[in-house]
Amino acid sequence: MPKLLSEAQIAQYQEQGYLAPIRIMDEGEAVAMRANLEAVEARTGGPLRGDLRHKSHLLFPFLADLVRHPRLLDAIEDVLGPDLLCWTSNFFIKEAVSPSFVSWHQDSTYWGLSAPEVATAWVALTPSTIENGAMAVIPGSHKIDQIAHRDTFDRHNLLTRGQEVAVEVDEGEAVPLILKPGEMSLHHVRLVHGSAPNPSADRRIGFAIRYIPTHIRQLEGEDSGTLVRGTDHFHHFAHEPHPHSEMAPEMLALHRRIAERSAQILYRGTGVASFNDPQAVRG
Ligand SMILES: O=C(O)CCC(=O)C(=O)O
Repeated sequence: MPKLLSEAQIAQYQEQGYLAPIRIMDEGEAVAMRANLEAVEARTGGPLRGDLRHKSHLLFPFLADLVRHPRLLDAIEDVLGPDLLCWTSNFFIKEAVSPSFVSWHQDSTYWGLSAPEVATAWVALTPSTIENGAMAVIPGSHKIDQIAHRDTFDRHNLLTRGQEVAVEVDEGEAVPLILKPGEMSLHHVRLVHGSAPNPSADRRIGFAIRYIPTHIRQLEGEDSGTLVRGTDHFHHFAHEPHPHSEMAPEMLALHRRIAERSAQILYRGTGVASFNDPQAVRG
């Protein structure tokens, strides 16, 4: 018996590789989260940059709560099963009138995970619309195996390496995932997706949370995750703690070590050593 999704929604995720929109909180809560983020940005001197955009749920209690949100996890459990790790999270922030974009790609390309049983919950903290560069997906493309990608390191590309699929994408097939604040989309790790720049007068903010069942392995080195539901019978990933205050020194130190290790996996073979490397910093 599914926990949140209908049988038809689960079938759509399996057949098309995505689902949207799914409301997980009311609009006011999402607006409050945006205000929380922007208060942090005001205190730290501007938009979050570099490694602070990754695994931010280890540094900020409001995001630690979001990755454990019961409704969100119910939807993830419906597609991945009951024993769940949050493997990572990434802010995708497009500033107002900015050229930042996301090239067509499959998430699985450089993540080093042992199987494509990985789902992303992309949570909208602002509206995500055609006008501000909503994410778009190619339905059914998750059924293709891993596609070759080329790295561009385009400085406006929000992806780690600016990677893009090395094949033509028929943009006529693309479906935009329109979301209101407090709604989320789900997408499969092999689904081809991307997004255009944001020419609008306001920021577009999404928080992408990546979940895996506990039996998945990291094939490219040591890795860690946050157990968010169920039991971990496998211990392939070191478990991460829950932050109890914002940017606590011990969590900042742990986050830095984890970010360095993740960068070694995601940037392997490129010479880039960290999310704070000038070649890696975007947004
Ligand atoms: O935020 C976007 O436009 C793209 C996000 C994305 O590529 C992802 O969540 O995997």
